[in-house]
Amino acid sequence: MKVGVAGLGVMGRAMARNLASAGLLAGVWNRTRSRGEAVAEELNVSLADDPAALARLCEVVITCVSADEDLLEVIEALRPGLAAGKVVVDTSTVGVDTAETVAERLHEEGVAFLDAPVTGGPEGAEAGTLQIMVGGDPEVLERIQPAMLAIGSQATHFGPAGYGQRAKAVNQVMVAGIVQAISEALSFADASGLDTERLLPVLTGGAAGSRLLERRGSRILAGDFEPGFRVVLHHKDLNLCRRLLQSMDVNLPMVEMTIKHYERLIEQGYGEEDTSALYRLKRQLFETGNRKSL
Ligand code: NA7
Repeated sequence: MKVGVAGLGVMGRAMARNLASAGLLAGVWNRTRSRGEAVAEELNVSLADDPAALARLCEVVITCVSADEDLLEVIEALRPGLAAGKVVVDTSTVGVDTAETVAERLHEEGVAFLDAPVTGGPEGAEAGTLQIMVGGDPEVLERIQPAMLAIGSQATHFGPAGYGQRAKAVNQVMVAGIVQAISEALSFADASGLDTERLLPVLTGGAAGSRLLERRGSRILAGDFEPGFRVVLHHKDLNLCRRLLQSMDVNLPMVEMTIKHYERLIEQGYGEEDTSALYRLKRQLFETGNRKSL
């Protein structure tokens, strides 16, 4: 199976590396050519001149770009090189409606589309241990399993087009709660004068334990918010969740609050930091107080 990757950012680059290790990567493409050149040279695969050339070369094209408009642009650029029987797998996090639109457009040409957003962050992408949430034809998923298992531990099918993105939206709501809880509790611990180095293993080993706390706890307390998973990306994802929730006539309080907090961080110039930079806002509360507003 010949697989190509279009979009070699933090996540796409790591996926390309794992596909190359599995002997499945035939080529890559990236909008900023210098990035593409570096990856093609490192992995010894061809760098396509444009998305259509990548689509001509491969049976399966994995896209990994930033947001909805970007995906729609890349899909249009892939189309001249796609043909019946080929498969496009999008691992970006985009709206359910966008995934449905892309699936419909490609279906008209006999091209299968799977929406396959991932969770596990850059660490999971590098280790090839992502969880992949899939919408689309389960038989197509079955056919391309080797590619999925090169980039992740498991690809779980949830339903027709858009259902991968629905599952991802649920994941992103839960992640918001975890980041909120950790940043709030650790700022409280620090302001209380506790020995946080003693406290961290206790929290990690007990009911409050989580992967994020394990990976990031000491770094958060040391004021190290290097990404990781960037504030701007989670902000984008929570806006997608909000859109989906509004179609159900619901506002979820934690989603609304986290969007507001991320907007404050972005205004203060911290949008490119890890989401755990929420700690900055929580710590500020202990300096300035906020009895009146959240
Ligand atoms: P990055 O590291 O910001 O990478 C984004 C990639 O998407 C990068 O290769 C970009 O190319 C590419 N991109 C963005 N917009 C476009 C358009 N319009 N056309 C073509 N290529 C584009 O993000 P991550 O890898 O962390 O995340 C990717 C997705 O996975 C995102 O949806 C996350 O929420 C989950 P560039 O190099 O800038 O030219």
